[in-house]
Amino acid sequence: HWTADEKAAITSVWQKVDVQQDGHEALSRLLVVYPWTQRYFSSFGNLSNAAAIAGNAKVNAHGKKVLGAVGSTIQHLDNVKASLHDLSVTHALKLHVDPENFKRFGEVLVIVLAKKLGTAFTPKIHASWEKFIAVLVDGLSQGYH
Ligand code: ZNH
Repeated sequence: HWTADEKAAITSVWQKVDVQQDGHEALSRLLVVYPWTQRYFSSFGNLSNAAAIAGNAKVNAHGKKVLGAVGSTIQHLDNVKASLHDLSVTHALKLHVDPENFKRFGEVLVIVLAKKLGTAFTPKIHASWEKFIAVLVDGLSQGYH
């Protein structure tokens, strides 16, 4: 259900992503803007303010891990649901993450990409990314049904 243009928009942006740096920025922003998401990361230590979050090594490592999983999803665009099945079940049954937070993270990720790409993040590319984020969120939410 992707057009060739949509696939190109998604993968060409992804080639510019630095999973370490951009993952850290996206997860840090999520934790600052939606502070209640901090409660899932009680094992990560001090997240009490933006500076603590920015300097937290576990947030840094986890942002990379999450964007790594986004990257593998992009490698399976024709098979997103199956590729995210097990990860979704883990988030539902083991981590008990409210799936609304996947949507929030997706929105924050789009903001990070838009800021990074500037005018290269055209409305058309933006639309393809919104579609991808919706499919990603859907895949991550399947284990909750
Ligand atoms: Zn998540 C984990 C992915 C979102 C929370 N994650 C995780 C992992 C991965 C992921 C890959 C690992 C797993 C294993 O190890 O098995 N995530 C992801 C993605 C996304 C996400 C892709 C989107 C896009 N998460 C999320 C959110 C949240 C979360 C939103 C909240 C808010 N996760 C989480 C947790 C964990 C995880 C808590 C665990 C951590 C630790 O280390 O402990």
